[in-house]
Amino acid sequence: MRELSLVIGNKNYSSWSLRPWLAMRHLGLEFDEIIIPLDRPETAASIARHTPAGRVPVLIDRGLHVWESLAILEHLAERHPELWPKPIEQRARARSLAAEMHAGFAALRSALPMNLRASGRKVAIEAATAADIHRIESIWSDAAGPFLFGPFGAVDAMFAPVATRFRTYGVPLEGTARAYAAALLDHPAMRRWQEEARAESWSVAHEEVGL
Ligand SMILES: N[C@@H](CCC(=O)N[C@@H](CS)C(=O)NCC(=O)O)C(=O)O
Repeated sequence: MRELSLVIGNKNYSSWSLRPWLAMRHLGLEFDEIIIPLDRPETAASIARHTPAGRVPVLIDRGLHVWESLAILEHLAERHPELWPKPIEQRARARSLAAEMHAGFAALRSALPMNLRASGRKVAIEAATAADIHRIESIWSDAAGPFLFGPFGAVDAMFAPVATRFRTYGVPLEGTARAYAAALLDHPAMRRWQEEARAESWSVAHEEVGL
């Protein structure tokens, strides 16, 4: 067993799991993956073996259990500070944006669940979802390129699942926001996660939305 393990859900659907996994692969860390298929009778008991919070992802770092995707990213940044931009103003803004993603965009997350195997899905976009999309477009339009603050970092890991949702449900982007989404989807670690998601056989009916 390696010093680091990451407990995650199905790669096709578990957007919160993707975030720290992406940062860890980007950093080139060696770690064991413990995959817990979601939405099964045994899921809650399997997750409870790793965290009392009942949710994945969970990082196990030399016996220390860290849960909540943003807390895991912060924990990784203790040893890999390059996950945040160096200038204090940029670091503050990156942290604000990462926290905004972690706490917000509930309408978007509910209406457009991550589903990597699906494409060309049509869903009705209601006002609250449209407002979330508009806010994300505005954040992404300020990307320094290729990522929000230049090199890939924790804030980009937080937004990566949204780029897949926009692709799955055909949300159009333009200019810098479009280039940023393309850079996220093309990150080598992101391509690897997507390939592994496509190879999974588990399906979760309530995550399959749209026609
Ligand atoms: N705020 C948490 C959210 C984690 C979360 O909702 N994880 C989902 C999977 S993506 C989960 O564990 N669901 C448990 C279940 O479906 O039983 C985080 O940032 O890590």
